[in-house]
Amino acid sequence: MFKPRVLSGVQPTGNLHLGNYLGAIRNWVPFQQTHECVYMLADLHAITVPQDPIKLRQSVRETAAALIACGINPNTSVIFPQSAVSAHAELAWVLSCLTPLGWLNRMTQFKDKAGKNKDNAGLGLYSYPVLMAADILTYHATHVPVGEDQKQHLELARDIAGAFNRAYGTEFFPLPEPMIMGEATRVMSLRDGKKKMSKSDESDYSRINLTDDADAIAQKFKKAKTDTIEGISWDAENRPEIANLITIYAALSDIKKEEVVQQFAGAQTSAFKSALTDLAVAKLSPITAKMRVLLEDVDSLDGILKNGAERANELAQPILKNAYNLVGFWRS
Ligand code: AQP
Repeated sequence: MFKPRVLSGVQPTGNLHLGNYLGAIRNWVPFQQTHECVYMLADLHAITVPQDPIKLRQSVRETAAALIACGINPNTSVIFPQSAVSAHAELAWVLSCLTPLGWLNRMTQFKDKAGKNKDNAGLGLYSYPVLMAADILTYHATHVPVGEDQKQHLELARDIAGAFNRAYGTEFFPLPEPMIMGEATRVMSLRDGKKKMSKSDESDYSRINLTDDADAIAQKFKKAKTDTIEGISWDAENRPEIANLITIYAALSDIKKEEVVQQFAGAQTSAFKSALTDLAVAKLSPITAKMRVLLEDVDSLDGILKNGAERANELAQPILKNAYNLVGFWRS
C-alpha cells in the first residue's frame, strides 16, 4: 500500500493570482493535517516559455513566500525548487520513451500556448505533461490538488504510470488521483469571462494578483467586465462575467454560489462589486502583508528552499533508483 502523499506545484512565473490561490494553493493547506505534502516551485516547467534568469530565481523566492503566507508550513510540508531535484528530469526521460505522441497531441494546453505557430514551439512545451507525470510519480504521490485546467494533464499522468507498470510488469507507480476542489476550480479573467485568469495575460486588469493592494483590487473589480442585465443572477452561458464574480465571492466567503445569488439578487452590479472588493481585501491583505515580511529576509527563505530541496531529494532518489533498476539502468 502507498502512504497517502500529496504533490502539487506552481510555476514561478510572477503574478500569482486569485485563480492560483482559490483553484490550487488554498486547497493545499488542509492536506497538511492528513497527508505528507510536497509542494514544488516548478522552475523546470517555467522555462517552457522564455524566462529572464534573474527574475526566475527571484520568482522562486516570491512564490515560496506566497505559499508560506497562504498557510503552507515549511517545517511540515516540503517546499522546494524543482530544479534542485534532478530526479524530475531523469524520470521524465524514461516516461517520455513510454508516451505515445498521440497522447500528447490531444493536450489542449499545448494547443492554446503554442497557438498558430506550432512549428516554432519548443519540445519542452509539448512534453510538459510528461515532466508533470514525472513530478508526481517520483514521489509516489497519490493525490494531486490542482485547478480544473490541469485535469487533462493529470489523466495523462495516470495513463503514463499505467504504461510504465505494464511495460515492466509491475505495480511500482500508484495511479495519482486528481483533487479538483472548492467552489472556484476555474477562475476566469476579469476582462473576458470565457478565458481563464492567467499569469501570462497581457492585461494586469484581467487578474487580481496576490500582491495587489486594496486600491488595485478596488480598481480591478470596478473595471471588471459585466453586462447590462439588472440584478445578480446565475447564468453561466449568458452572463459568464457575473457568474465568475459570484464564484469568486462564494469561494472567498466559503459559501455556496446559490447563497451568494440569494444575498445579492436585488443588488446593483456596482454594489455587488463593492462588497466583493471588501471581501477580497479582507482575505488577501493578510497574505500580502505576510509575503512582504517573508521577502525581507532572503537568507531565511533561501534556507527554507535549501532544506526543502534536501528533503525532496531524500524522498525522490530511492524511488528513481528503483524505477531505474526496473528499466535495467545502472544506478547504485
Ligand atoms: N484561473 C485559474 N483558476 C483556478 N485554478 C487555476 N490555476 C491556474 N490558473 C487557474 C491552478 O494554479 C495552479 C498553479 O498553476 P501554474 O502556475 O503552475 O500554471 P498555470 O495553470 O499555467 O497558471 P497560469 O496562471 O495560467 O500561468 P501561465 O499564464 O503562466 O500559463 C495549478 O494547479 C492550476 O491548475
